[in-house]
Amino acid sequence: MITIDAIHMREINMPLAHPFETSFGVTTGRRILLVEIEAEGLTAWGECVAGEHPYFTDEMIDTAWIITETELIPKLLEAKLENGGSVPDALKQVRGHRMAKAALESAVWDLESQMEKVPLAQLLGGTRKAINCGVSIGIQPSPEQLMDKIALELEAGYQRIKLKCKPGWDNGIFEMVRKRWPEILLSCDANSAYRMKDFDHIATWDEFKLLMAEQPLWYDDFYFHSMLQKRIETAICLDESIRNRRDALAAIDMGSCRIINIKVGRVGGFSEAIAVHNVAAERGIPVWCGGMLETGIGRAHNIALSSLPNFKLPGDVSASSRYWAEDIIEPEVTVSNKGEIVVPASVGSGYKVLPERIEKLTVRKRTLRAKARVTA
Ligand code: OSB
Ligand code: MG
Repeated sequence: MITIDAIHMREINMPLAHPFETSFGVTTGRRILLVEIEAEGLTAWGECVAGEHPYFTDEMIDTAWIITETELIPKLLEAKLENGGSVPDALKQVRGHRMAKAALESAVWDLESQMEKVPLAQLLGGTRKAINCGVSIGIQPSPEQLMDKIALELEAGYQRIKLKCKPGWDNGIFEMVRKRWPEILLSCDANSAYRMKDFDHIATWDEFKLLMAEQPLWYDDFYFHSMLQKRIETAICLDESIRNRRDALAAIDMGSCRIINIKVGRVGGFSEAIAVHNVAAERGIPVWCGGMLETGIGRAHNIALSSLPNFKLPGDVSASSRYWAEDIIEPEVTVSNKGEIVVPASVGSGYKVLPERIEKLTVRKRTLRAKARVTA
C-alpha cells in the first residue's frame, strides 16, 4: 500500500534552445505541468506532455491542469494504491485526458521504484542496458539550414534522422538528403498534414527508402491509413492515432501501420504503454519511443520505458542540450558518440530532480493534501 500525503502541481515556463516547427505550428518555449508526489517519506515527480495548444491531439496544458486539480488528484488521494499499476483503475471514471493521467501514473511508478529500491527501468520490465537514439528535426527556414543541422546530428552519433514534413517541405528535401547521405536511417513525420488526394504523391516517397512515414493522415484515423499502406512500400508508423492497446490491435489487424511510436502521455501512462508494447511484440510489430520536447523529468521516464525489449528501432529520446540551456535534472541526459543513452542501473529513474531550479521557473503552484488519516 502507498499512502500519499500530498501532491503538488506546478506550471513551469522554459524557453527552448531552438524553435521547433511541425506541420501544425512552431513552438518557441514550453509551458509545462509538473506533479510532485509526497509519500512514504519520499518524493517523486511526473511531467505532463500536453502542449501549449491542442494542436497535436486534443489536450493542452490548461485542460490538463484543471482535470488534474479537480478530478485526478482528488481520486488518487482517496484511492487504495498498491503500486503504479493500480493508478489507471483509480482514475478510470475520467474519460480521456490521457496526458494528464500519465503524469500522475509516471510519478507513482517512480515512487514505487524508490520504495522497492530498484531501477525504474527494471520495474517496468526493461532489459536493455542502453537505448538507441535518433533525432526529430523540425521544419527549418531553408533547406541549407536543414542540411547543416543533419550534418551536426550525424556527427554527434545519432542513429536515425527523422524529418518533420508537410506539403511543400517533403520530396525536395528528401532528395537533397538522400543525395548527400544515401545510406542513413531516414524517416519523416507529417503530423497529419496529408489527405486522400495526396496518395499518389506519398507513393513517390518509396524511392527515398524511408525507414517509415509517421502519421501522414488524420490524427484519429486507421481506415484511410490502411488504404494508403496498401498503396505504398514505405512502412507507415502511427503516432497520434494510437491511444491505447485496443487501438494498436485495430491498427495492426487492419494493416494501417507496420511500426508504432509509443508516447507514455499519448496512451495515458506506463501501464497502457507496456500493454501497447506487448501487443505489438506479440504481432511482430516493432515500436520506438517518441518524444514531446520533454524536460529531464519526462525524458528520464522515456529512457526507462525504452529499455523494454520490443523498442527495436531508435527513438526520438535525445540529449537534454538539444532542447534546454539548463535542464531540471542532474546529470542532464547525454548521448554517446554511438548514439546511445545508458539506462541508469541505480534506484529510481537514476536522475536527481533539481527543486531550486524548478522553483525559479515556476509561474503557478497548487498543493492538494490527503484528508487527515486516523492513526492507531
Ligand atoms: O509528432 O513526434 C511528434 C514534438 C512535439 C509534438 C509531436 C511530436 C514531436 C516530435 C519531437 O517529433 C520529438 C522530440 O524531440 O521530443
Ligand atoms: Mg509524431
